[in-house]
Amino acid sequence: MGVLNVTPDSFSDGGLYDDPGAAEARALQMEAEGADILDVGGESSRPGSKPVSAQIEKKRILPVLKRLARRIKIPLSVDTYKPEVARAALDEGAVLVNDIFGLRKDPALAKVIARYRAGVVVMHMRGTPATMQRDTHYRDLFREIIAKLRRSVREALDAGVDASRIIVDPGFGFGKTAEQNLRILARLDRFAVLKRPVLAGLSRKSFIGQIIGSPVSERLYGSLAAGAVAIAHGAHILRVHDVLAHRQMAAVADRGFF
Ligand code: HH2
Repeated sequence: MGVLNVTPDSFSDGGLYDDPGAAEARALQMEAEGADILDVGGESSRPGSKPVSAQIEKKRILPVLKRLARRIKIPLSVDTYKPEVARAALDEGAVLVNDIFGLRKDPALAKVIARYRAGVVVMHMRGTPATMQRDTHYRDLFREIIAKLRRSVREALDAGVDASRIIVDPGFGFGKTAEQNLRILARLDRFAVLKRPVLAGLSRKSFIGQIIGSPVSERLYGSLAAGAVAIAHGAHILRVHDVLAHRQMAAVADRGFF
């Protein structure tokens, strides 16, 4: 899954693709590099970030989705938790909704997804992006994340989302310390109990930067290593900024581990 952030403030690529033409070119590049899905987002969720209105989010992503629907063959995903934004994106041809709140934010979202027969990524996060790093104490890290994801899956099923279209994501970096992120990575196989495909968003995240002492622009090799470990522990989808490098890594990792 290639990341396309149409925002001025995303943590690694903010401001690079907020012009629709630049976003389209980037999307075509990621498709050519071998992305299987493109995830288009109009609101940053980096730690401490502030939400934007549905109106602003739509204004950012809809012109891009309109262009991409005509030119891109791979499925389009929309990174949003707002029902109004999801509906508009699905109307423009998106087929997947990537929800960092795991359907906890607004009960209307699951219904929208079901109505459009779309897929959903339910991610685990503690609190909101503005507050999530304030409380990172878990009594039992895996038990808590798995229980919350199970609830998110149930929410989707109850709203009528097709069981085969639900993907789970432990939410690396969302209300977790660097050490907790590494523990989750090392035991990503535990999320198999949810019996859904597992998505891992590791690309350029700060816990990788902490290990190698690198700013966000220099985390590719660390991201690749984390991605390979995730594949070894059963990840089905990697959400990444650097598609070609991850595609090549995954081609080899898949052969080495299965
Ligand atoms: N991470 C980010 C955003 N959305 N969605 C899922 N399912 N999993 C993730 O790990 C995830 C996500 C943060 O990365 P990015 O989109 O690059 O930055 P920003 O939120 O600042 O736009």
